[in-house]
Amino acid sequence: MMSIEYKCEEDEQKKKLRELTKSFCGIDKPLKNYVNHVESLNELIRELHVVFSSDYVNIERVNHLMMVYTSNYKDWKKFAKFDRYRYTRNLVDAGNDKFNLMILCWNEGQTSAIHDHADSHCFMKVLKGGLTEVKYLMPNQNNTQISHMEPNLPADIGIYHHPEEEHHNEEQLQEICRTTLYENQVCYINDNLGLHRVENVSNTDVAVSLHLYCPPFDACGIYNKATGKKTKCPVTFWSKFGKREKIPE
Ligand code: 2CO
Ligand code: FE2
Repeated sequence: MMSIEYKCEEDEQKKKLRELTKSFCGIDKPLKNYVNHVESLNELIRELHVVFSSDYVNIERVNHLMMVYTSNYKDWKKFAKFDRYRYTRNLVDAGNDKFNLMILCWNEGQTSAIHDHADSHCFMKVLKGGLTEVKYLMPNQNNTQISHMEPNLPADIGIYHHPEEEHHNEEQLQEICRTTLYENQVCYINDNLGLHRVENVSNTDVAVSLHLYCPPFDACGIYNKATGKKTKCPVTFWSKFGKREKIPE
């Protein structure tokens, strides 16, 4: 049987490792012995399943795979579904419950709310067009008041709604940087690195992006820029595996 001391040490190790991977920043150079090309989206999915087959995921390897896939319209056209009013989230692969791979479609000018990633790793690769990522410092959680979306409010991560209330300790979110990514570029974020908002700033071209989240999440926080106030909101799929999801009554 495992001694209590050993168990504590192991827990401590796990905690340290978790902290390290939480602030993982994507690296730019290929790693030795790694495939340096994946032929198609299907091959990317196969390789991702290999990486996620163990209990401990190698985030550098995931980053590498996301980088070496070259966007090909034929691979992803069946997932590319647009909506007039907000960007769409289209599930491509549910990753054995260990990750979610999805394609997001952004019409001209469409944007997300400022949001977190529910303590998950988030990779985003642009497949078509350009997307601007605006990063913000995570507000001091002590000052952050959390409220929940009221049922029946037509709001989610794609349409920012915040109830008009009085807030204490309110403080404007601080912008860290803004970067525009183009076809085949990859970025990475997690809650330790901050919050972000993603926008297709073009008024002539649509954009499409491939996202990998691990672990998967079905709700995240959206934030009011002026007050830092967090609202928990569900995230939904416009389609799953190429088929439109039923719209809730
Ligand atoms: N995280 C947002 C979403 O899953 C998209 S912005 O890029 O991470 O809807
Ligand atoms: Fe995001």
